[in-house]
This record gives sequence, C-alpha cells and structure tokens, in this order.
Amino acid sequence: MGLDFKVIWAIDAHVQLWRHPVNSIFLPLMLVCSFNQQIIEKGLRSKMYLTPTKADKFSFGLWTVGYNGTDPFGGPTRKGLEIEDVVTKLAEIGAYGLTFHDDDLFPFGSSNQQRETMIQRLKKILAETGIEIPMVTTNLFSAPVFKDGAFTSNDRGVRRFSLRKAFRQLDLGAELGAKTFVMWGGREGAEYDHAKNVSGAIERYREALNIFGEYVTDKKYDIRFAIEPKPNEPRGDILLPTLGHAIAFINTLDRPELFGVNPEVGHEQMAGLNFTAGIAQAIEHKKLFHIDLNGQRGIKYDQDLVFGHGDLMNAFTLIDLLENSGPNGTPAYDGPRHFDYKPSRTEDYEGVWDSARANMRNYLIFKERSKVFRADPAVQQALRNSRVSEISIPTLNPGENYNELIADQSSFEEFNTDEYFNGKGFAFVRLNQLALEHLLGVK
Ligand SMILES: [Mn+2]
Repeated sequence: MGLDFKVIWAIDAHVQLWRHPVNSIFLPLMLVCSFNQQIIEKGLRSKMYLTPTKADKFSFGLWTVGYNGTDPFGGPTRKGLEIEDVVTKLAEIGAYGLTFHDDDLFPFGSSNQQRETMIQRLKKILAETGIEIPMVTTNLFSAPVFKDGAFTSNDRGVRRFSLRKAFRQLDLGAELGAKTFVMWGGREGAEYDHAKNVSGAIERYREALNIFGEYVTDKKYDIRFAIEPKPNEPRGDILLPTLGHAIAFINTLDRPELFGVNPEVGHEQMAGLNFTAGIAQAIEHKKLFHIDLNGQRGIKYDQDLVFGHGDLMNAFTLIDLLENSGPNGTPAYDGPRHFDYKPSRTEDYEGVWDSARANMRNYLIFKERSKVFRADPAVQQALRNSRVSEISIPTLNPGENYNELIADQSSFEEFNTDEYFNGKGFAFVRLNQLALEHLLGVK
C-alpha cells in the first residue's frame, strides 16, 4: 500500500524533469525500472505480512460468507453453501475459526435426527481442516415466535421456549470447544414505547442471564457470555443499545465475571459513537470478551460492509489499539478477530471469497501500518509534544490527599491559566496527520 504512493511521488518527480529536453529519453526508462522494482518489492512484502495464518485468529460467522443476498427489497441472489464448502474454503484462505447460530447449521424446526446429521457433518469437516469453533450463538430473532423478542417477550411461554433453545446451543458449543457464547438480542426491544415495560424487560433479561450463569457453572462449561449491543434493527429500538448500557447491566448480574461484551463496529457507529473509544473503555473494564469487525458509513441502517470499507481512520485506530496498547506495546486483546459482515448481494461466490479475504487483508494492512507508525521517531516526538503518556500519571502525588492539594498554592492560586489562551497548544492535529500519512503509506 505504501509503495503505491511512492510510485505516484516518483511519477510526479519525473514529470517535472521531463520538461528538460535532455531527460526526455532516459527518464521514462528509469521510471519503468522504478515501477518494476516497486512491484517486485511489493510482492515480497505481501508474502511477509499480508498472508493470514491461524496465529492471526481470524474467524467468520457461517451466516456471513453463507449469506445468500436476501434484503428487505429482494430475495436471494446466490445459492446457499454446504457446510463442507464453507469450512474447507475458510481453512484455505487462512482463517482459524468458524462461528454459527444454531439455525445456520440446522434450520429452525429441524428434527433431532436432522440436527444430529448436520452436527456430525460439521465435526467431520472440522477434524479434516483443523478449523476451530471459538464462539457459538443462538438465533432468537428470525422465527415468527420471536417477533416480540425472546428473553424479554411479553409472552411468558416464548421466554421459557427461548431459554430452552439457548440451553441446547450452549450444550453444543461446550461439546465443540467454544469458549464464548454471544448474545445478540436483535428483537429484545420494541417499535412502540407503550408496548414494552422497559424496566420489566430488563428484569427478565437479568433473570435469563442469571439462569445461564448458573447453568454453565453447574455444568462446569468453560464458556463466558458476550452481549452484543445494537441500537436498532432497523425499526425497533433494542434493549442494551450500546456497549456502555451493556457494561452497566452486566454489573447487576449474579455472576458478572462470566459476562462481557461483543461490540460490533457498525452497531456502535449506527449510533454515531466512536468505536475505538468504546473498545478502549471495554478493555479498561476487562469486558472485551469478543469483537465483531465490519464496516459502516455513518448513522444509518446496518451495512455490514467489509472491515475497512467504512470509517477507514477509525478502523486504523481500532487495530492500533487492539494490537499495540497492551503492556510494553503488546496486544491489548488476544481473542478471535471475528468478521461479522455480509458479502454484497451483487457478488457471485468468487466475490464472496474476495470479500472474506479483504477483511483479513485490511486487518493485516492496518496492523503493519500501526507498527510502522509507532516506530517512527517523528511520531514518538509528536506523542511527547501532545503529552499523551502524561495521562497515566495520577493527578495527586503519591500519598497526597485533598487537604494537601488545597494547601498547594501552585495548583490553583499561582497556576497561570492565562498561558492557555493563545499558547500551550497540544499539537494533536500534527499527530493525527502523521497517523493519516502512515495509514496511506506516504510515510
Ligand atoms: Mn455481529
């Protein structure tokens, strides 16, 4: 990516020199040689860091690459894929994991025998390919029975049915070695304010999650739960609409240690929020149990674009946060890098797999660019100029209390606030421009 821009700079420089008649012959030759060198170098670099490996922990939902293109205005544009084809192809392109809702593998209403047949087919292809199941989830939104939600439906019978459906998928997840159970409550909410007693619904949500905490503890399953917030879908307002709502709710549960969040790029951005900032807070609360990566362009319906095809700069700062903000520049998150996107309905299956590869490739590009950004002495200086690390120093001195702060004349009486007018700039724009130039490969 960086080299493309160097080529453009080279062209620009050569065009200036072309104006001199003596240079009109050999400079184009130099340009051709320069192009070839750039292309060769780029090929070598691609092999070094843009080829996904299982160590990258890239995972995909069965409903993502398997999406048949149906949307509210049109039916399928592609045939469904067989489970063997999906898992084989994921292994081939460098993913390590597959995730699925129960209904992705065996349709809602399947007989026990149909269900068992599909589970055996999945297990066989997993064994053949080495693909893992790091996460499972349950579909409590598609079937008509869930039209008013599942754990928070006004209909108590639906709530009891929903618990049973989730237990069954929890058992299957544990059997397949999944460590995370995602809960996206796509229909937990309402289109009309009078239709739902929100505080009552929150109580029922808490009741359900406390039962699941008890269930996995009694069964000794090594599974934690990750709530996936979303503001609306797309007509109804959803309960726990942002990761902040979810974290506050989690702290009211009987076993909060078993519950975290699975934030999705597009879901927070649909609400106009800064995803990177939200993830930083989730990490600070030790609640980032899983993450859904995709692309979204602003406040609108859920787009589920390829990761990086939405808010590019925020995608870059997210990967910089995940990969470099742990102790001594280590990753701050070591779980699956899960893509929850939808290949566009315009694509045939070649386009589906191109888009799957694009998710991983973009992640790896951002990761490499963020390392180069961090290593640049100009960036290090810009970070110092912006006093970024000073936020880690406690505001009071060691052992100091508020009485001593009040007695400290330099903190208030002698503190020169006038210096902050027409001076003492933080130089954040320079830092941000450096980040942009590294992202675009100019640096
Ligand atoms: Mn998702």
